[in-house]
Amino acid sequence: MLPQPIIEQLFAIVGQSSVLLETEDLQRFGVDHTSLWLAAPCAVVLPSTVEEVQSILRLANQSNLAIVPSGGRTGLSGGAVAKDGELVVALDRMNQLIEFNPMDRSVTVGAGMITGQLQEFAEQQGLFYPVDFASSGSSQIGGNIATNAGGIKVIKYGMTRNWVVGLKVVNGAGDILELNKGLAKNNTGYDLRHLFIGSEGTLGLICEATIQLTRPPLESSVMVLGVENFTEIVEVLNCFSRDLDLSAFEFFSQQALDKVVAHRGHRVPFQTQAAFYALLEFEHSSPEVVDKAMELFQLCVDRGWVTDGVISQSLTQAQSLWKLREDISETLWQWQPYKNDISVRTSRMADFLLEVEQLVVERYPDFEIIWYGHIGDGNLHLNILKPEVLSVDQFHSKCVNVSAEIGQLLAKYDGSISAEHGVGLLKKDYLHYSRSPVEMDMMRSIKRAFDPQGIMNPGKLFDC
Ligand code: 2HG
Ligand code: ZN
Repeated sequence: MLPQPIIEQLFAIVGQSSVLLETEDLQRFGVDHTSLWLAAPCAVVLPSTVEEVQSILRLANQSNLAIVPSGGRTGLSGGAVAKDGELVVALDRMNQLIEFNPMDRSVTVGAGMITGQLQEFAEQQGLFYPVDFASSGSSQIGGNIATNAGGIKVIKYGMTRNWVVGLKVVNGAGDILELNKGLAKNNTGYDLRHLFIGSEGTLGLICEATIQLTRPPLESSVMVLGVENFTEIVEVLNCFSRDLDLSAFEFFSQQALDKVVAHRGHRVPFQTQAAFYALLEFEHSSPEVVDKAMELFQLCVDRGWVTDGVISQSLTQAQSLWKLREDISETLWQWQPYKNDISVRTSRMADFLLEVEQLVVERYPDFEIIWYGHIGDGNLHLNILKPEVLSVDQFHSKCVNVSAEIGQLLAKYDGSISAEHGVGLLKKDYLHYSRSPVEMDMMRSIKRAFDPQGIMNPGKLFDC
């Protein structure tokens, strides 16, 4: 419970109606998409300006109050969970379009702007914001930046980091910093902007962002191909990416497809069943590109890598094929899955995939594992479904071992325990598989430099 004098000071900063104390609000704002921890914030505050954020953080420093930054709360690692009496600072009201610069093709927005709104704005200007994922209708730009969100077009456009040309932040000490100011080139020492990108709210609060927009994509085709094993998916990726400029290369298993088809009523891509499916997309950059794709498809069939396939004949068909992949994550929620979001370099993907599969089959034969992910980025989503007979706690204590074993394997392959979802609370115990002790110490020093009293999102990413 927040002491009354602090509540009064918060009222003075943002106004009484912007401080939420009702249980229902605390429950709503205190969790993210993981639903693994119980929400227990002391209050939720909704600032409207950067100066209000600054006053809140100064008050937090004086009162030794922990802060949890809150965006769309669509995260999958517990980064926005407030379970220990923290003050949630939600950016929902800082969602304005601040400035559009057509010549620079950049737009400055409040961190609370919904990703989909930024995408729509870009489209209205004849431009394109390419970072896209299933939760773009509710995730916020600030949260995307704090987690360096990836998505389904990373193979062509990169992660959120690639599109942030400026940030206005308040660091944990309560200073306002304007980082990079929209510049394309700026070689003036350490680029602090990039420290905030992916920092998971541990250094300060992202208040505004200047985002680079680009030209819209050309018309595209989508192919779904049936493949019998992991290694062949990588062969198919190699084959297509050598000759085509791919804008996506995703994969999912037959089990994933079965569940999406059963629960969303989608149609299967073709009648032949396969162990795995690759979904790839390419733009019509030349009149010959579709013929080239068909030629590559035939080559993959001849080599025995691909058993069947379909290519979209219309935008509607392309969208329906994408749904088979994009709806997997939401479909699986009913099984309370334990999620792993891991990566290795694409050149090591084939060997890695085989070893993970072997490990899982040998060590966890009773678990149902659903594979899918952004294979073109070396990023696998491995979801383990909770068997009905196990309680959530029993299930999780078993899964913790899976993560440790996969962590060891990742260390061997120089891979990452989190390709795109971030570390948060869920993966912090495994961070040492991807980061050396020296790196971890340096990260702690960086945190202290921005947040000397350790008020920003404590306990996330690592323990200080
Ligand atoms: C996706 O690629 C998302 O669909 C979610 O990153 C993955 O739910 C997951 O594990
Ligand atoms: Zn993903």
